[in-house]
Amino acid sequence: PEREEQGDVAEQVSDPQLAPPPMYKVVLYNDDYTPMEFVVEVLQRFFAMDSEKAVQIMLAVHTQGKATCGIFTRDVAETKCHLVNEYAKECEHPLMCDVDAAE
Ligand code: TYC
Repeated sequence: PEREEQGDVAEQVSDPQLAPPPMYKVVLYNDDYTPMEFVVEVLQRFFAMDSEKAVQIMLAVHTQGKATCGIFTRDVAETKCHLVNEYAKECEHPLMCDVDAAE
């Protein structure tokens, strides 16, 4: 019955256990020095993109200044962001990513 369905929706909104978790974007930023191939490798390695998708996102960052690599729960987004920044640093590239609340 309709009344019960409405009740379920109200429960999902009010009970944090049932509500979907807040989501976060991992955003990659452009710079003038990181090689394009390195960015493509990062997108494949940490975001499980195929090479076509990785090239598409890399070019979006390159032409627009930034792009979203993926949307995740907070812990996953922060871990991926941290791993990318560490890997870039280790390889001595200025590549930067950050986490942003998804709208
Ligand atoms: N702008 C860089 C270049 O021309 C390529 C690049 C793309 C760098 C994406 C960072 O997140 C980035 N070599």
